Amino acid sequence: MMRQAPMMLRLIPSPSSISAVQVTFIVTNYGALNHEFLILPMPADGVGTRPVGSDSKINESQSLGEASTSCGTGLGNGISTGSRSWVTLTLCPGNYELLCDAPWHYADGMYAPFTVS
Ligand SMILES: [Cu+2]
Repeated sequence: MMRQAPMMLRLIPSPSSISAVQVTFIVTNYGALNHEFLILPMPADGVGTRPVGSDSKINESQSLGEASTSCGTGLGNGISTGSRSWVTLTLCPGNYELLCDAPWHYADGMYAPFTVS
């Protein structure tokens, strides 16, 4: 499969670290494409190191929570341009990876570290 040059894809958490154990992520899509938002434990080799499968996505089996429904919470067909989604979950202290698993978005850099102290 041929791919075009990577687009500029970013995921920017603010803040990137919290001390609370229960957190609600409110995700706003400022981009031109549909996106997803997942929270997973930090991979052993660090942020951005998950293997991408032949379906151009990562293995989501370790997902702790997902916001992928426009104007709602939970699974769906992505967060559309200009829309918000959210997810509430309890996180233990540790390191996490926030990411988008729309096809090729993780491979193109749409992930960020997140710390709970
Ligand atoms: Cu994305």
